[in-house]
Amino acid sequence: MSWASRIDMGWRSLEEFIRALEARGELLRVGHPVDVRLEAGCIADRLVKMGGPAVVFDQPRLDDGSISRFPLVMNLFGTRERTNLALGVEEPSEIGEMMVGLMKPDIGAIMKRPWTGIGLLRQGISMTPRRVSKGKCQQVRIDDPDVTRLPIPMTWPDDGGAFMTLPLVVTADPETGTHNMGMYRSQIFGPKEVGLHWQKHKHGADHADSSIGRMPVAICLGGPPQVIFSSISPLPDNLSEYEFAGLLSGRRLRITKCQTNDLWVPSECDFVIEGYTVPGETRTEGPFGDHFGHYSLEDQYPVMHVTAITHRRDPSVPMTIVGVPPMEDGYLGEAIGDALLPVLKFQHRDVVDTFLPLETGFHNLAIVASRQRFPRQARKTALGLLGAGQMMFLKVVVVVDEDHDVKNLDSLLDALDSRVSIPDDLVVLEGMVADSLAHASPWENIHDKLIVDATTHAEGDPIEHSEIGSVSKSLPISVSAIDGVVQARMLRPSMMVITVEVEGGPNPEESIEEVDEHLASLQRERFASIRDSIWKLGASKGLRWLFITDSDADLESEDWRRRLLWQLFCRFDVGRDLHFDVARKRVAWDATAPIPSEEGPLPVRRWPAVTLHDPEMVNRIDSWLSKRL
Ligand SMILES: Cc1cc2nc3c(=O)[nH]c(=O)nc-3n(C[C@H](O)[C@H](O)[C@H](O)COP(=O)(O)O)c2cc1C
Ligand SMILES: [Mn+2]
Repeated sequence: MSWASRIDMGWRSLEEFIRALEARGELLRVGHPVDVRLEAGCIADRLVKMGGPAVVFDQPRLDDGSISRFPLVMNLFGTRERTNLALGVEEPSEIGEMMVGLMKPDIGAIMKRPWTGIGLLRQGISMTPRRVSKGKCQQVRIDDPDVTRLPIPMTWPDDGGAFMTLPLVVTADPETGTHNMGMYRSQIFGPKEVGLHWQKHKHGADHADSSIGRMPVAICLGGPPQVIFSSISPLPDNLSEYEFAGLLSGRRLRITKCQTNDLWVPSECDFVIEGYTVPGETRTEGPFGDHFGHYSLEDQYPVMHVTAITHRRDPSVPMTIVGVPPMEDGYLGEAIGDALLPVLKFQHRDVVDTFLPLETGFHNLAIVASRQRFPRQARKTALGLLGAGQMMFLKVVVVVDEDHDVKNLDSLLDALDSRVSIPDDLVVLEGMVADSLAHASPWENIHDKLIVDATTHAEGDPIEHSEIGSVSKSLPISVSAIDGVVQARMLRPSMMVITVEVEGGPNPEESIEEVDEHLASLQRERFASIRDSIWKLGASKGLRWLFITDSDADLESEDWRRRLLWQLFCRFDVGRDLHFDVARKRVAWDATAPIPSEEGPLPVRRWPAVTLHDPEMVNRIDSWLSKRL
């Protein structure tokens, strides 16, 4: 179906979408009380891991034992199909193609057949928000606003409290008044106090940094799925979330003025929490079990003071849980990647395809297929992308040939195996921007990046690849015999992964708060000794890639690939953990959980634990779910 005929097909409210899911049998309704503390999140996690339905908790039980008046909804976007349904598309790329159509209208075609321009015109018009005086989000105003009465989950045992995990945080540029709506998790500090976790690089933080007096803030919950999607999308500069939401819905976004400040918020949202921040006022936020499957570290973030809460007559509170992938945010993220690819290709003409696997938390790995008409064009493509919006957070970019299937992990391994010579094709960029979530980075918000050039050399490239060899078949057997090695597996003829357990090493699933120089240096020594013992084996001469990780990954398990992808990219820092042999022909990639230290070649900060539920709760929920589904 074309976009023109999709116009006016977007969901008008969250309720409408929930009813549609119910009609399709994609909604589990839970009528008995469920604790917002740990239980609801655990159920949502189990559902997303099994590709199961969305869930409505009709009786969310708050910490004081009372039942919230408002239902809690989770796992709305927990499969690729549901995310597409929420967006009203068969493929998310339809969205980007429409955006490109607007950026570069096909004038020739419109001149020949002017009526074909009408769809475009309507799309253009749909981008201007429409101010309305009465928004559904203000049908009810709560007398004495108290956010602790809302069913807001605490999703992981070591979280610092309850967090709104799908909040649409609205702020305005203090100078221009331009509105921004970003999803920044919001911690419940008290009845009228909420922590705002906008990271340094985000628009909300930008507004706060440039505001002099109190800054108005509104947190919207719920609303049509397109509005939720818009708030998380890394949009091209100069396209606002409100415009994008209108474009996605095929209809101008209705916005309504807040009752206690001057912000305008989407009228169809389920809740609006109004308030303000005071410049300079911060509070400890976190810890919080986060996207990368680790807790993110506590830090100072601004406090919002709540002045009003309004809501629709029959609202729901949508929330999510993030943690070890796959999670709901993974499906949202993949949809964003696919939706914005056409725009990226429009702006970066040599990009053919990109893929950011959800297992790596998106920001840790991108596989980019590039044109390579002239020598080193693919490297230039990678550099361009690293400067494009939120792609700045990427840690590793692998560039591949233009006919490469970027979503196929086997093709990736093939390319690394057959097209990468270690001395020539690994480019390290030192001291770049890092995501605030990147716990493995040696400094907050700063890390090195790696570009791996796994392309075929362009014609005319004068540099000959150094010889690409492979290893003897007996290697895993000899490697397994080395002290500290738990498992060894060949991934490709030049590529091995091993899991290790070293004496005095940390439990990779637990957090390590304190610097321990003694243990850290022992760990470095033991790691180096395992690595060097492998490199010394005659059979390993052609072993160009040696991946090393902790033994909590089981290389024999059914889903070892997903697990490995997660571990290899989330526990690894380019600057600290890439080690070359003396001839620089082989590389070892250390993805073991490190011990905090300041005296190593590069620092290791506090190391956060892996997000894990109480196993008893998981068992209980699994057996209950097996009866319900
Ligand atoms: C479930 C979920 C939670 C998120 N939480 C945060 C967060 O706490 N802080 C943050 O800076 N970004 C967070 N993000 C990412 C931002 O929403 C995203 O980068 C968005 O594009 C930011 O918008 P902005 O460019 O207008 O700042 C989250 C995304 C999702 C899907
Ligand atoms: Mn923005």
